[in-house]
Amino acid sequence: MSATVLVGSQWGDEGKGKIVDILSENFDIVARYQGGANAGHTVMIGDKQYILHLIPSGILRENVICVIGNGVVIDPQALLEEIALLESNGISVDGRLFISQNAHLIMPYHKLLDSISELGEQKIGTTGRGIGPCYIDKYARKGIRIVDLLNRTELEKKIRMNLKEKNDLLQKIYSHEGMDVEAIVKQYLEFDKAIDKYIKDVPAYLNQALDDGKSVLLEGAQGTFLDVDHGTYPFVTSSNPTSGGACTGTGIPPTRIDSVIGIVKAYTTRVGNGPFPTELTDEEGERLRQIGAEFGATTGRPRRCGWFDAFLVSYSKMINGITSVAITKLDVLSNYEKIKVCVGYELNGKRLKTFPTNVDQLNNVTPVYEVVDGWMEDISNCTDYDSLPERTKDYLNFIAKHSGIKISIVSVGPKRKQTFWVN
Ligand code: 2SA
Ligand code: GDP
Ligand code: MG
Repeated sequence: MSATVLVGSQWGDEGKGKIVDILSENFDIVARYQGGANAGHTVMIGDKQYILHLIPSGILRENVICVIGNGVVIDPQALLEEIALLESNGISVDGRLFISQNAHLIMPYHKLLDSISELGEQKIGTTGRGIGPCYIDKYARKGIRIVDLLNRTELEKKIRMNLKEKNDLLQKIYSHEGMDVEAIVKQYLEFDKAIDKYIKDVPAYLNQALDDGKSVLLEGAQGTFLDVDHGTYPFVTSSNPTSGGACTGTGIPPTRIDSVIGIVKAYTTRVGNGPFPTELTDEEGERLRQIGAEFGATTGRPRRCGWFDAFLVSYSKMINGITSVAITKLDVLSNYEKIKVCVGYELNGKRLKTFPTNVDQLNNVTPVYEVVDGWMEDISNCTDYDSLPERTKDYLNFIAKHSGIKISIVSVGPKRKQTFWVN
C-alpha cells in the first residue's frame, strides 16, 4: 500500500482540516508530519465545530488511528488539553493516538523567546506558540524529545542544561528576568505519566502498516509558501509543510508515496507578515474577510485576504508534485459580480516565467489579472458538480487551467455534506 500526502497549497488555512476529515472516512491512519500547536485545523461535525492543533483531524472518525510524527514539535500541555477536550466531547483517543519518540518538546522558554523575538525589528507575525525557537534547538542538537520523558534523570539534566543557557540569554542579551528552573523541572517530570502510553516507534509502525495493506494519509499543516525552504523566507514558519516534509517528518520513504492532494482555497489568504501580491488592502479585502470568516483558528487574528493567484498555485503544484486538488470555500465568492484571477506577475515591465520566492522581488511584482464573471447565486446547497451554475464551472475550469491543476473535490461550505467529487 502507498501513502497519500495532503498539503496546503497557499499560505495555510485552505480548509485542510475539513478535507482530512472527509478523506479519512477511507483511510486507516492519519499522521501529522510538521509544525505544532500553531496549526488550527477546523472540522465541523453537524453543528459542532472542533479546532485541532496537534492531533490529526482524522481523530473525529472512531475507526481511524492518528499519529504525530517526529517532524512535529509538541507542547505537552497543549497536547493534554486537546486530548481532554476531545474526551469531554465523548471522543476517546486511547489506543488510537500514537506519538513519535523522536518528536521534539516545546518548552516554556521556547514560547517566551518566540514572543521576545517578535519585539525586535524583524516581526514575522508568529503565532507565539514557541515553534521557531523549538526548531532552533532541534537543529542546534540541544532539543528535548518525547523519548527523554522516559528517562527522568536524563530529562532533568537536559532541562537544567538548557535552562542555564536560556536564562543567560534572557538576562544578558534581552535584559529579561530568568525562568524558574525548579518549577519547569517539576512540571516536565510530571508529563511522562500522561504521555508514556502514546509513545511509539512511528517509522516502524507506519511502514509495517503499509506492508499490511493499511492506507495512510499524511496531514500537512500551514502551507507551501510558509515552508522554511520553499516559502517566502523569512516570512515563513520553521518547518517543511511541503510534501517532501512528509517523508522526513514521519519516516515514510518517498517511494511509498503515490499521490499528493493539494488543498486550494477559491481565493487567497495569509495571516502574519510578508509579501502577498494579490492582497486586497481596501474595503474589498474586509468584505472577503467577513464573508469568508477569515480569522485565525488558533490566535483569532484577522487574516489578510485577496484574489486567487494561479501563478502561486502553479508553483505549489511543482514543488509538491500535486496530483489532484480539493478546492474549498467556493461558496464565499457567490456574491461577486466580477471575480479577478491573477494569471502571472510582471516585474520591471517584464512578465516572469517562474514564481519568485525572493521577498524583494515579490514585494515589487505587479499581478496580471483576468476578470471572470461571477455566478451570483447561492451554491452552498449544491450536492454534486452537475448542480453548480455554469459560471461556477467556468471559474473552476479557468483557475484549473491557469494553475495547471486537476480539481477532484469541491467544497461549498464548512460541513461534511457540503463536499462533492468531480469526475
Ligand atoms: P509560527 O508561529 O512561527 O509558525 O509563525 C510563522 C508564520 O507562519 C504562520 N502560521 C500560520 N499561517 C496560517 N495559519 C496558521 N494556523 C492558525 C490558523 C493561525 C492563527 O489556523 O488560523 O490562528 O493565527 C499558521 N500557523 C503559523 C504565521 O502566521 C507566521 O506568518
Ligand atoms: P486549515 O488550517 O487549512 O485546516 O483551515 P482552517 O480551519 O484554519 O480555516 C478554514 C476555515 O474555513 C474553517 O473555519 C472551516 O470550517 C471553513 N471552511 C472549510 N471549507 C469551507 C468551505 O468550503 N466553505 C466555507 N464557507 N467555509 C469552509
Ligand atoms: Mg488553519
